[in-house]
Amino acid sequence: MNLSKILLCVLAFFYVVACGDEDNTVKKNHSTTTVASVEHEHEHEHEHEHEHGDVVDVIDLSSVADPPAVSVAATPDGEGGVMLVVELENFELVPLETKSGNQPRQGHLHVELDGATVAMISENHYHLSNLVNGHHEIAVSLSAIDHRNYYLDGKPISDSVMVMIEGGEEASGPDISFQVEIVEGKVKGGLSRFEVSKGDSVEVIVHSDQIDEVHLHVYDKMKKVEPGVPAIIRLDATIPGIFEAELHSAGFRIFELQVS
Ligand SMILES: [Cu+2]
Repeated sequence: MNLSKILLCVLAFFYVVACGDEDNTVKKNHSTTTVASVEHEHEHEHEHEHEHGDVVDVIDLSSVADPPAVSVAATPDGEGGVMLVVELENFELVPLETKSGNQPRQGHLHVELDGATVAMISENHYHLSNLVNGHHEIAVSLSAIDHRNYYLDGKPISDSVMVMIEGGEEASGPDISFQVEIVEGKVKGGLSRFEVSKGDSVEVIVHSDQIDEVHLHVYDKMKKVEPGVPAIIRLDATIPGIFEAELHSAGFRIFELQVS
């Protein structure tokens, strides 16, 4: 291969990674099924695999005797919230602070609301609050200590329920909403440029496994983020241009916003 061919290949690869951003676009009130969203993540992480070679994205427990199982029950509280009670089999919850030593039957739970992870918990009950009225899908999946999802026969070990929320916020969401997930110092799926039109009301939800601060330049939005508590940035796209958002302490770019 000559140099220009190599360059082309490199460019093609980054094009593929950069174009993965479509999946991060979530229109408010549009619920995707858990399986679909996990498969999307799966695709992204395969791209990572090409990049780093040694990244394994899930832990498949198909070869383990008596693999763990999960089921979830949800009871709306009538005030815009819902109580989740999780039943586990062959699975021990360990504190989120645990840093190492994955065991096939140990870990914590990831709680997903309409396809987006909203909390990580190491208890078998959890109260989700401040939901928008209407139908929501809530899923609970088993995660290893290092946050990789446990799989069985090629599917995540998870359970989901549909709930009808009343007494919460009325659904008057933004025109467009995006999700960013930071895992172990990297933007999951690669850096995305979110394109919106001038005048749109925009929401960007940033999840991170580390405590930090999200800063969107020029619009000058600053929001704290911590594991399980996403930073939600809302703005009216009045200034045209391309703007960078970074994680303040970590000091790297996490998304770009293009207003045109
Ligand atoms: Cu986790």
